Amino acid sequence: MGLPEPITEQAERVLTLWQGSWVAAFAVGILTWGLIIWAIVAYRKRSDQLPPQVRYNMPIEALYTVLPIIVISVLFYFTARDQAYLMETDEPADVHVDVNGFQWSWQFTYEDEIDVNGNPVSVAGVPSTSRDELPVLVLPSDSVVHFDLESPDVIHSFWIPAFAFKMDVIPGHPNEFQVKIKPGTEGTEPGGTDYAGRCAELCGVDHSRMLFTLRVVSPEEYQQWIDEQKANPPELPTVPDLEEGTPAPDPGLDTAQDSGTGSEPEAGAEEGSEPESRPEATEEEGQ
Ligand SMILES: [Cu+2]
Repeated sequence: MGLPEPITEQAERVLTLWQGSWVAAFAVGILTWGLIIWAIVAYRKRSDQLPPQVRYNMPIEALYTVLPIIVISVLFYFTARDQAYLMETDEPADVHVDVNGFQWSWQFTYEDEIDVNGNPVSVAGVPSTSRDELPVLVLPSDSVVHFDLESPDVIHSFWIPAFAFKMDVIPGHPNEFQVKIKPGTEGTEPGGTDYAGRCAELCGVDHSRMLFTLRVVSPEEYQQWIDEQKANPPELPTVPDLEEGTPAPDPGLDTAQDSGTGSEPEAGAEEGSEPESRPEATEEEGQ
């Protein structure tokens, strides 16, 4: 129901929770609709005489309180159990990726893989809606991947729909999570399978172009790709430095007090993108 095919073991768990919640909701719904219809039919108006007026049926009043508490407790139990599972980072990871979410793209740094210049292998992008320009996060199937999330400017949210999961990327507050990517998710073609990645937190004028691609490849292809990156480090586009703790470049865009700042000429100057007025950038600014 509405979720993409899960490609991680964690996403399987989210899908099960989602489906279980719907089953519970439908069970309660069908019972409630049934009782309503039964009451409408069995106690419909038969004459103008007022029926006996009853109130304060203690057992039923108690049931009204106890049943919802049971329903909420069951939902809470499964939600808390699955949240604890999704937040676990104990399993030793095969790949460590530092995710730097900045206005308005992503940088992925493979901190364990050092290239010929002594720098960790890194991929960075520019804001775009064209697939060719987006940063590509390459990951091996059948492996545990650990993500460390950090932002130099405003809050972003790292979202891969096929993970059925997103997590905020907060300046000054490192977040982490890890997933086990399932075997077979690289598909049958060489070159792997691409999945969409997005920013899920309104973060300024080019938020809607803050996209990336997740490419899941076989572990052998992944090693080949890493070796290539190490041998020929690519030129990276300029990326805000996490260490400097640069303040947000457009304070007007990430606060609710300001309105209509989405088309200021200087707003899109970073990364050389065209300043454009975007409805997404302003609709949540209280207008
Ligand atoms: Cu963002």
